[in-house]
Amino acid sequence: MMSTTLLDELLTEARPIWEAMTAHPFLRELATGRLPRERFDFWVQQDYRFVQDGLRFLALLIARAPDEELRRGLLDAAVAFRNELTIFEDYARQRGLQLEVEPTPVCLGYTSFLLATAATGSLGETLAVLWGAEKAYYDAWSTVRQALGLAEPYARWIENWTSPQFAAWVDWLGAQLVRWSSSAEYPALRRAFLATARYEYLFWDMVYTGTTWPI
Ligand code: MP5
Repeated sequence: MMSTTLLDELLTEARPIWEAMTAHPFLRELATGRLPRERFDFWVQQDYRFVQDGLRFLALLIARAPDEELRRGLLDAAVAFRNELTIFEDYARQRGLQLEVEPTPVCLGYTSFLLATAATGSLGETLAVLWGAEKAYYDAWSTVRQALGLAEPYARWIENWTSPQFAAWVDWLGAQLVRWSSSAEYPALRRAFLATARYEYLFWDMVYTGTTWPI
């Protein structure tokens, strides 16, 4: 049985921001059918940019993965990310929504942080960031699913991030983080994970408030 101590420690330390994130008004209003559709559309536009850069992040991580097990698992995830882009594109087509938008400061900050970690951080830090981002979406969308089930117009998104396959991928990623990090690295992992949790909160807040460049 794998040791989950590291994962528990990371989640425990990040609990205040994690709870604020999963209880964010954007998610609460989404889960109760009160979220204005323009707010959701803004999230679609910004998260599309996020997933596009997520693919570049994964490619960097695959290139430096030390063994076949890690490379193959990440490669499967890259295919899933690519298919996810289709959900955004189908939705945007139906709504006549432009997807070629400029990333907001928070979106750009978060994706720059991801890419910088994959390029210059340790393998453990990079896995901590990826596990954090995926676990955050699993937990956030699970709160929506508890309230709404698979309700339209959000069913494909809810299903995407709460399916048993997605849960298994998040668990697998956590196991890889444990496997590829040493206790000497834990302070750095905690910093990387906490920054990820903070960016996750900020991302919901940014799409909820529509915060973009001042000029
Ligand atoms: C994810 C996401 C999950 N789509 N957006 C943010 C802001 N955080 C995490 O990543 P993926 O690649 O969609 O599973």
